[in-house]
Amino acid sequence: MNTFKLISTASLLVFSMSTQASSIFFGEDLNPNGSQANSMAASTSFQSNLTGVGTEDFESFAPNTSGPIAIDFGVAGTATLSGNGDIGSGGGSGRFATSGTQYWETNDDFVIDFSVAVVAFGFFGTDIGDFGGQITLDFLSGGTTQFTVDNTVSAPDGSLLFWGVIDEANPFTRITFGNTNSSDWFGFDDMTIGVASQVVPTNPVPVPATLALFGLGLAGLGFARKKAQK
Ligand SMILES: [Ca+2]
Ligand SMILES: [Ca+2]
Repeated sequence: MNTFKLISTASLLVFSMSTQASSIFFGEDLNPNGSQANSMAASTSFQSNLTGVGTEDFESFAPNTSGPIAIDFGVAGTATLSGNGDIGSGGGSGRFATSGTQYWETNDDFVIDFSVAVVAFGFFGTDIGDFGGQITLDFLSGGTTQFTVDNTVSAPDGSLLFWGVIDEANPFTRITFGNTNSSDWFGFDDMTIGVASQVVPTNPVPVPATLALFGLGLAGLGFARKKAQK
């Protein structure tokens, strides 16, 4: 029994360290016609940790262009977006552009393959969750790291969100976007990526104090248990 508890404690410690290595930036506005403050604050916070990054705004493509499409992130390289979806234009049915008039529109899976390994990725999403869908994200970095965007399920029509991640310890070369409900159409715009050299070194991603304390607490528990066994 004691052996199992010690192994379990060690696993939790690894998990908390892994969580410290990546930072998630998320904001959602269910009525963006009223305020976009939460999404914009998340975007600003994400961008403040990066410098010189490129953003794909989907304005250079003809409307209704489907994948695969070549997308350009400037200094951070290029990427190929393939899978389901096409270029939406002008907005409609709750989806809309966060820059210009165009965006990527889909109700199913699509994949982005990067020309070089990147450590930062962020995007705006529109009309997420009004038909019960959530965004799932699989990051390929040797193994696969999975995220589910914590958007509101059964949200009103036409919501806005920003989601981003910076994970310097696990550079990734591919992201697979998924949708938990294919009857829920999503819009995506202003995708930003960053390579390791574009993460601001003088403004490191802060380690959440509660997680640090959590880890120390578990370490202390493991130590105390070892002492008790002697
Ligand atoms: Ca756009
Ligand atoms: Ca939708």
